[in-house]
Amino acid sequence: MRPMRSAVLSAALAGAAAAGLLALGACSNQAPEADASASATPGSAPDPMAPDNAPHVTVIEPVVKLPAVPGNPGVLYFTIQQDAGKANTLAAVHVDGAGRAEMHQTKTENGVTSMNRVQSVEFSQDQPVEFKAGGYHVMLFDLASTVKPGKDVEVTFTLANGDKVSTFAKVEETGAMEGMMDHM
Ligand SMILES: [Cu+2]
Repeated sequence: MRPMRSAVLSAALAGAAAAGLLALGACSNQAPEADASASATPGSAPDPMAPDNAPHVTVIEPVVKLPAVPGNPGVLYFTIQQDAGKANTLAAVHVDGAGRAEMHQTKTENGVTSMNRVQSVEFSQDQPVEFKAGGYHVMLFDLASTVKPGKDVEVTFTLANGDKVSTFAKVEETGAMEGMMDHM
């Protein structure tokens, strides 16, 4: 058994961010122990000045899916697209009420499905990127109990150039069948 397979950065652009690539085969079942930052106060907004300043970038239908089993990670799905201008790179996602949000990519190779963390995802006018089951997704660790079905949570997308897009994602339960497969 060799869980450390090197992931191929799909949208491998000129950037050399591959150094810290992490294989997280088992992260659908267990959130790694949170370390020092566990005592952060949820009430204090990290960045009060986070305007939508990414020109021509649209996030479509963001949805937070709660874990079928409480305590497991949730997942965020959406589509991000560039409506005009040159390609952009999504570098980070923040979800209010999630202790941590990581971009992952699910892949099936030779019948084996695995999931890797990705540092960035490129999207463009020609190529919007869909975060959905079986592909890219944002895994949400340490979800607060305030993140409930029917609520909206604020989601902030940060691009590699520092621009941001903020929007609200609908919170939904995960159906039983979906839950069996988790977010894969
Ligand atoms: Cu994942």
